[in-house]
Amino acid sequence: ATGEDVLNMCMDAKHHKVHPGPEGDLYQQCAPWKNNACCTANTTSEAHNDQSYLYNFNWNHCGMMTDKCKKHFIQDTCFYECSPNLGPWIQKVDQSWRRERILYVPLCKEDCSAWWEDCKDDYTCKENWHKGWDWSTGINRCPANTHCQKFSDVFPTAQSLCEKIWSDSYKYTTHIRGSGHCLQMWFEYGKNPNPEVAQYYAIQMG
Ligand code: FOL
Repeated sequence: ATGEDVLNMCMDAKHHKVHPGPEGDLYQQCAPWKNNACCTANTTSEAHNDQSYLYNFNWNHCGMMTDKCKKHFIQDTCFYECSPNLGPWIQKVDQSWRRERILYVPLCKEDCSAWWEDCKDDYTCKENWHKGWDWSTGINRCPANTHCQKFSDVFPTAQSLCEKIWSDSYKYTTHIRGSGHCLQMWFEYGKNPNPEVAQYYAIQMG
């Protein structure tokens, strides 16, 4: 990231802005980022839709996802699309749909555990949601060699969910919210704790 401030930057991916900045009205669960965001208002309203144009991704590939589970996927989308604090974990990739990704973002254990708890009785057919879908209809469907199982069978632990679902975007940690040593997917407007955490890791990671 030449000439970029690693502590306030956006990844070069499908929907991200070039530079972070204020946005007038980010939608619902994405609103906490509106003072400084890598996403646009449009991206955040799409993030709340089933089958959004963002990735044409279908959360309901094994029957309808419950609202209590879906809210964590919406929050993950907000965090992924909007956070300007992911710089230390941005890596170049050679993918058709993005030039950069996040790798091993240390997630607070409560955010990961709550995600798993609220999704454990929902269903999916895949552990890695980035790759290997049947896209023949234009939306992701379960590939032929798979079947729908409970999340808790595909992801036996909270750690396996958070780490595996998006190809190691996240690293599960035992650090707790507010510790300054993990990033929070959930926080209140005006209380983004993540800039300081990014700074801590930027120094640690050299
Ligand atoms: N959330 C987080 N935290 N990290 C992420 O990396 C992330 N990525 C997405 C959404 N939320 C995220 C984007 N999701 C495909 C599937 C899912 C997706 C983006 C694209 C997709 O088209 N998969 C194809 C392979 C595409 C390729 O790699 O060329 C497939 O085979 O299913």
